[in-house]
Amino acid sequence: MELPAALRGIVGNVHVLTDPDLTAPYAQDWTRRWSGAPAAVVRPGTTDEVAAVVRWCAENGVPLVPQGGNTGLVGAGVPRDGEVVLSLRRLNDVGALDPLSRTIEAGAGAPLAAVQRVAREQGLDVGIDFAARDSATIGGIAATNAGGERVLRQGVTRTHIRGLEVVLPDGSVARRMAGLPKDNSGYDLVQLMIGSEGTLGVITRVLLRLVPVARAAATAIVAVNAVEEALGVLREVRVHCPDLDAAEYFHDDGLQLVVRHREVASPFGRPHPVYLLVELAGDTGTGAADRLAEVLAEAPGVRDAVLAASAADRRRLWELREAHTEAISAAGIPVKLDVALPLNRLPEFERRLPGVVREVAPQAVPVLFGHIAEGNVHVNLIGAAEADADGAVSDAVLRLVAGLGGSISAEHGIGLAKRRWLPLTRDAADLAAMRAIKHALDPAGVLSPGRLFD
Ligand code: 2HG
Ligand code: ZN
Repeated sequence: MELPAALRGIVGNVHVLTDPDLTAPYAQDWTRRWSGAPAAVVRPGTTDEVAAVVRWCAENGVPLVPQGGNTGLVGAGVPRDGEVVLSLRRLNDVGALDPLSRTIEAGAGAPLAAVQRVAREQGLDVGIDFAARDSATIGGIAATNAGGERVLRQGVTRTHIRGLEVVLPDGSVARRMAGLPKDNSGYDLVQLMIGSEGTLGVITRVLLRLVPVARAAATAIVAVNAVEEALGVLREVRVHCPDLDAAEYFHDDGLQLVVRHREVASPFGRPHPVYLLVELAGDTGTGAADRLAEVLAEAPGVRDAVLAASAADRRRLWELREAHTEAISAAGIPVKLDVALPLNRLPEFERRLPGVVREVAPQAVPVLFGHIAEGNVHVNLIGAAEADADGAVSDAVLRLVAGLGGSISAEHGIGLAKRRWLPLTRDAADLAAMRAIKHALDPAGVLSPGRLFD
């Protein structure tokens, strides 16, 4: 049977899109860096429909790529020419919260913010948070093992997932949704699927472990000379404030882009080279802001600091960090390299990066920001797309990262963007084991082909 007709037979006419005007939002990522012409976009409404679509594609050798909120940044969730996009967005139900086990079930297509809302109504929270919360879906977050802004206290996504329902590449369905905190019965299929970037299975439901809601108690942005001083201040805050909940950083060039793009004011009277955002959270009483102010007053290297005096203030400070992605995108299509460095090598990385980039892309403007406590730097290179057409810019930066003992992908994944460089940080035996797993589950290579591996 012809592809669209077969898919229509499974999910109904209206849920198979082939008109390019309608498939466009699924065919390109929002940075405009990744795109392809899909054979069709199919929008199943149940796990059984997902399974039937996957089975049909497997039997007919049609490649398909699962997609959630399409907020990914490495080309893992956008189609290459001729692939079927399997959109999970209609699987967006948020189940009842179980206060005894502190868990909640959600369909893969539920946006993070929707789950956060339900949890917060009951004094609990999802231990994951980041700027794309309104669009990013729980299934995509699981498939990416997303990080975000709360990792320093709560850990990455894999710490928060108790169970998954997954459609395997042959269309069979594996359910591990019992949610038992202790369950050592064989290989951990759930953890294997988390971070597999849609290459091993299609996640359809997620059982999340929740954490007590930690209300922001004090938020500050500290101005310093360089990332080295930011790390010094962070060290002091970590030592004296056990309720530290987030630590982010950015440079003045990024701040200026945000100020112009969002038409907001910088909280500082004059520019400073680097800014560190820290937030304390939890039931720490009213003294938290005073304690943070005291620590910052004593910390070496502080040029200036602003503390949020109200909830609106706090949102304004966070906006300066969270709007970086959008402000950079408005300035052009950036080359994005999400990397992680050991903290003691981060200053050296920042010192060497501009020269390394200049050598291969003299026009490029690097904008660096990220989650400083994990050494997670979002290297955004504006005006470098042309020079990176053959990967020269990525190559130079990722080799620098690997040479300093870092990771070529901290939280965004490998996708299409970085597969060439996986051998920089994974040895031959490790790569062979990963390929063997992929082959065992997807021998025909129909699921997300070309992602992760060449
Ligand atoms: C963030 O931390 C996201 O804001 C996006 O991971 C980073 O745009 C980026 O490079
Ligand atoms: Zn990030």
